[in-house]
Amino acid sequence: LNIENGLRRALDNDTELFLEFQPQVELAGGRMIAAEALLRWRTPEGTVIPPGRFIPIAEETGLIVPIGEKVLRSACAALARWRAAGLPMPRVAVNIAAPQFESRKFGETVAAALAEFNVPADRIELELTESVIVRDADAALRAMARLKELGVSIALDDFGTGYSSLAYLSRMPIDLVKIDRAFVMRTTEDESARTIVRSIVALSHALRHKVVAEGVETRAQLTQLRRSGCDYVQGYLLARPMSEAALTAWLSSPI
Ligand code: G
Ligand code: G
Ligand code: MN
Ligand code: NA
Repeated sequence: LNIENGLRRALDNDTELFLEFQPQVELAGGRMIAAEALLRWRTPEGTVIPPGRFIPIAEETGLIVPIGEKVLRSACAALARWRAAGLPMPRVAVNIAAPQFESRKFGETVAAALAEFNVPADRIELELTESVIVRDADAALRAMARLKELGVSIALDDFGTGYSSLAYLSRMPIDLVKIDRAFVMRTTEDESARTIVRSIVALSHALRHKVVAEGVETRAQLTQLRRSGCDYVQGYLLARPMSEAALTAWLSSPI
């Protein structure tokens, strides 16, 4: 399979690219505060190709821009369906790759997707990684300010894996910091990982950002994260990424 050609074909139909959704849950009350949209690709032969394999190629070829726009529109469409059904879906978080964020039209693309599906901006959260910021920090800060004007939330994804994190953290108009699962994984075995998590939480809170821990797989990790003062958790322990239908069922009958 040629991934680039396959992606071009997938962009032209409505059957191959689809989203799964993984809940993010408030640690204190167990309330779902958002679901992260995660892209999946099922080829006509029925093979599911994981994003780790095709997102890097989509980024290299520039296809991530139209693919990302499709993801954004699909996320808004799903939100509109949950709202129409009267279901309590607070927010959907959408991953944004650097080439999307750097496109001058990105703010318009987001605004158009919200308008098309009549979704209030505060229902969408954009997950950006540090890689979108390090290339041109001033341009990135301006682009973020424009997104905040629209009213969407901004999350800093994979926090702790990049560099210059601390300098940027204080300057960016972000709402949430997502602690990378590499730290979460080690938090029960490794005192230094616990220290890092506690420090990220303290720093984020001092800057008035909420903190999400991702990749939470065990009760022991959950306990540690609660002790660290983490606000929200996401991971297989709470729920795996699931289809729109499965999340609809989840929302209809909360546990
Ligand atoms: O979904 P996991 O389920 O395997 O995702 C693997 C990686 O792919 C993660 O780093 C995730 O951020 C990224 N990813 C998933 N969906 C999207 C998407 O819609 N856009 C971008 N840019 N990255 C995505
Ligand atoms: O980079 P980003 O945070 O967007 O990636 C999210 C990725 O993490 C997705 O691939 C998602 O399927 C995966 N994921 C979500 N929860 C867990 C978990 O508890 N354990 C592991 N190993 N991966 C997870
Ligand atoms: Mn993410
Ligand atoms: Na992440």
